[in-house]
Amino acid sequence: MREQYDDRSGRTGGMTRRRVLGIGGALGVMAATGLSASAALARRPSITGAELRSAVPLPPPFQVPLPLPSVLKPVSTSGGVDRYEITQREASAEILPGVRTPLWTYEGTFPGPTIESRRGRPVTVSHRNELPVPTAVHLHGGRTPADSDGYPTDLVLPEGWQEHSMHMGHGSGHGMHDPRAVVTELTRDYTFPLDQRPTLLWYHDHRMDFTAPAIWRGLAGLHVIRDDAEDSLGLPAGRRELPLAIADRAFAADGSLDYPALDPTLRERPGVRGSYLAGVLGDVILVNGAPWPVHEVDAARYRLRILNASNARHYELEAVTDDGRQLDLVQIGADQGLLAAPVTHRLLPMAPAERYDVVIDFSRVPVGSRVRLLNRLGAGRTGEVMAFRVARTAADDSRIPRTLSNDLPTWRRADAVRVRDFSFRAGRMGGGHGWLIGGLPFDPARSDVTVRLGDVEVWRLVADVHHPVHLHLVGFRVLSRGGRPPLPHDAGLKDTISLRPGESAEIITRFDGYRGRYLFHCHNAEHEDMGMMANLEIV
Ligand SMILES: [Cu+2]
Repeated sequence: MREQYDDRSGRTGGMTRRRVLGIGGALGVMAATGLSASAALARRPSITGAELRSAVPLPPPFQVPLPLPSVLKPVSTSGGVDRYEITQREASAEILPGVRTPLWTYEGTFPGPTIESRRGRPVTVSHRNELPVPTAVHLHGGRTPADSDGYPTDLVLPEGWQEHSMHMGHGSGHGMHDPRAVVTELTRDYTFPLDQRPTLLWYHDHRMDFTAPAIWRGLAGLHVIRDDAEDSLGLPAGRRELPLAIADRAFAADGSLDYPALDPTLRERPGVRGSYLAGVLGDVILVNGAPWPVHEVDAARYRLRILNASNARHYELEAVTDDGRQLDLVQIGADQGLLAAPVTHRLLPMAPAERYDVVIDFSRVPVGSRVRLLNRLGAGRTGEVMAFRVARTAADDSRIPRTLSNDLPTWRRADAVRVRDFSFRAGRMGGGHGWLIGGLPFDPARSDVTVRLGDVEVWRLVADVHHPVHLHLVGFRVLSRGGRPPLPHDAGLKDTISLRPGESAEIITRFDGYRGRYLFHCHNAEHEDMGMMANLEIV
């Protein structure tokens, strides 16, 4: 395995290798001197992270069939609550043909099983931790009471885990203590009321200091919420609705997932090797856990529910036919459900944790030919994602209504009782490099932001490098980006906003739902583990 920055070889134009390398240099300078972010800002790196190179032969693209994660069956449905059981355990899978890869899984698969739910019908998921380390499960995008939100210190300990050996701080091991942590042994019931707009959520590990490597090893799965209103729209459905969880990984010579963890057991010492402080990228693009897969489709409309489940990699997706035509990506939904009206894209940027609900029409694609989903931000193999092979003509009675929803919040600036400013920047943490919000690394015991239940607030966010900023509990709308109107892909209700290098944005939200301790953080998973989280207390 070699450590190497992504060589973008001019694919997006004007980007030189030297500029990409600049991020490492800028971080080094900032770490050494405490220099303000302006030096790094001037460089505007196009990639935040460093790429691992796999040490096993990689398969050709578009050969492996696209897997669809299995849908989990409830163990009981009594009292209007669906109850599920998930065992977190080690397993191995053949991700690359002919190669066995050990994983940490939900129920033995990567991604884990999908939970299908209905709006307003509560779901309880009982998680049992048979992994060698503590875990915490967060339902990303869920409007969830705080005690089921998977706060990073609300750990589920594996059997026999010694409390005293537990590391509870960043990097230097200064023994951060969280007096409010609610720790359970072996199992924990997470209850989700799901009283929220229908959308694609995902659940993943959120353990203090070790979220990034745990997700990398396989602790992620999908959760869909539906309702009658959405079902009645006539959107493509059934086998013409495909969840696509995109994630990059790299493979070591023994077939295991490569990851530059300082402590490969993920038991005590958090963090990654120095050249990966900005984020870990892999050279293999997986969709639903398969490398560059292919899926056979009818010449008809399909609904693609796309999740960027990568730790740090950003994508700019385009759908290209064999004869070089770009197909429209008609966006119908964002992180938090349906848009008011469809938005048509040719290029769809996706930061980690973002979801886009997109309809693509294969009806004019010749039978027997392919449509490739490409990543314009990638180079070489990471420039390809998956392919659809149009297998047959078929009837299609699906439609994309001009009005998709009329329940989007319409918060206005004048509704806000407060404006807050947050910077997302590199800095010093515990004697080493960290990623800071408002100049501070995460401390679970510190109070950062206290908001009143029901208040509308405007938050102004500014970033040095790429930071996908995620708020727990609430969805928000993007008010502005860089002082200008939001971009087309900012439409709808979001729970993660992609800040690009040097960029600022304003978001507006109403903090409603539940009182308690929540989080907001960067969803570059390595940044998150290196301090870039803050407490959000709703009172
Ligand atoms: Cu970040």
